[in-house]
Amino acid sequence: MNLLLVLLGALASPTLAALELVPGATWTASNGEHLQAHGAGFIEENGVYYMIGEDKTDGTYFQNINCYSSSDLVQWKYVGALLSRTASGDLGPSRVVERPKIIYNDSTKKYVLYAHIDSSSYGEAKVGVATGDSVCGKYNYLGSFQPMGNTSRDMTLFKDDDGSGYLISEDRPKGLHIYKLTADYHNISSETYLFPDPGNIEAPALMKRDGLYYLFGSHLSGWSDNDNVYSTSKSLGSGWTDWQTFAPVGSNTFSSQTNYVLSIDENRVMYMGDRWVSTDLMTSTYVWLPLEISGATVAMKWYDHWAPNLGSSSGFQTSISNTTVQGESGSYASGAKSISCTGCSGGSAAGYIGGPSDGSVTLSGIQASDSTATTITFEYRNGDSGTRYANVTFNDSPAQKVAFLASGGNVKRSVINTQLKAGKGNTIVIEGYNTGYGPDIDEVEIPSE
Ligand SMILES: *[C@@H]1O[C@H](CO)[C@@H](O)[C@H](O)[C@H]1NC(C)=O
Ligand SMILES: *[C@@H]1O[C@H](CO)[C@@H](O)[C@H](O)[C@H]1NC(C)=O
Ligand SMILES: *[C@@H]1O[C@H](CO)[C@@H](O)[C@H](O)[C@H]1NC(C)=O
Ligand SMILES: *[C@@H]1O[C@H](CO)[C@@H](O)[C@H](O)[C@H]1NC(C)=O
Ligand SMILES: CC(=O)N[C@H]1CO[C@H](CO)[C@@H](O)[C@@H]1O
Repeated sequence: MNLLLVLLGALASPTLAALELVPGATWTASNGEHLQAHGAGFIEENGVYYMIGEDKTDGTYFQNINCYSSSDLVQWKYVGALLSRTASGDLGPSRVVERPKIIYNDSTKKYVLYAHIDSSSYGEAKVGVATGDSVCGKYNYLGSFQPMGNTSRDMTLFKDDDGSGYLISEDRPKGLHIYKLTADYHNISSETYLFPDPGNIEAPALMKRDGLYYLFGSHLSGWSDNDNVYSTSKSLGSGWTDWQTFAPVGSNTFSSQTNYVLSIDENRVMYMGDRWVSTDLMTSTYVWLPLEISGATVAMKWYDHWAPNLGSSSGFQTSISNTTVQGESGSYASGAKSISCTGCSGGSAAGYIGGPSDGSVTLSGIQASDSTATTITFEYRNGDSGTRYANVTFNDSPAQKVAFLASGGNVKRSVINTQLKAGKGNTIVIEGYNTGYGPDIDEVEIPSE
């Protein structure tokens, strides 16, 4: 009876779609900063997803491998660093540590992390291994090696249904290897398959569904994006199909590079890519999109915004309308005012937010469909070379620090999640964070049913 009611409640609830992913936007995590988990791996445990990736706050070289958690794949809580820079060695200054991935060994009860370990010139080409007792706790770094003596750059891990672990690793000019790991996952036991060069593939991501393996990856074009590809097989060791594209050709995988493919349930598979900004890696964003899988065929379409909708049985929600409120339609205080803004809707935006006088704009009478956690999208402009912040208050909730990555002369998007109330009575106050200037606010978008 109780279970039935809970299920009916979940099915009847139209509210879950209010939590959306907006690919390519600034994604502010619980610490008020743009999510720093580039080249990430994911692991799920008791309904909680952990995102483990590179902290690029200070640029290219290794700072931290960060861990974030979420139960809905939209709201990400910063938990901490699994590994941090040391005085010397593999994790020392000016080192490359990329694409961390984790699998869990049920027998040793250890989380095993692999990452690409390299010198600043990418001349070492190794994998490093670390283990942890809890998924998002501190990890113990064991060391690095070249798998079977081969160079290894982009890589990923895969755990098969029988518990066997695999390392998929890019080795130019030989090709892309699939290596089987030893039972404790600490070393390589044998080579399972080699996709030979030419046409080598990097940024690998491997997934299995209904007995079929799907391997994704990109071509080699440095930080620039290209049309990523996939191959399928019933066996890891043979029978792989020719590589083929899954996103529209020429879209360069919607300007992203594969980092992970998450098979969530019967109805849901998600592509997770990095949209690298090579000149300022911390501003790289995340392009996550639904994958449409039909047998051995995979396709991916673009959505400006969409909802993973994890609590519902109906799968991803890709068609969501939104209500738009113009920044300049708000009421100004303390020096904030309308400014003309090329590329903004209506040619103007709310400007002079924050700064020494702490200018602010208040948007009121905002309509929301439901009293649930809701993703708010800001269309903004930030002409600085660094991130700007705003201190944003929704109704009576505590103010939230929201990040707005540099946007050059363009209008870009930044999202934040909050609790609204059903009806027209919502108020948003946007002010500066400390004494810094906030972004120019073109418009605010709220999902509507
Ligand atoms: C974990 O490690 C143990 C001990 O080395 C091994 O026997 C086992 O096969 C490994 N894999 C899993 C999935 O437990
Ligand atoms: C990994 O395996 C290789 C080849 O068997 C061996 O030489 C090496 O010592 C092993 N490394 C560790 C850390 O066990
Ligand atoms: C809101 O709706 C408009 C009009 O359909 C659309 O162009 C825009 O992309 C939507 N907002 C987001 C965040 O997707
Ligand atoms: C953020 O806004 C709240 C509410 O106006 C204010 O109390 C707080 O001091 C502000 N914080 C910062 C860092 O500006
Ligand atoms: C040094 C070296 O070449 N190591 C291995 C690289 O991978 C191939 C298989 O693809 C092995 O045969 C080599 O021993």
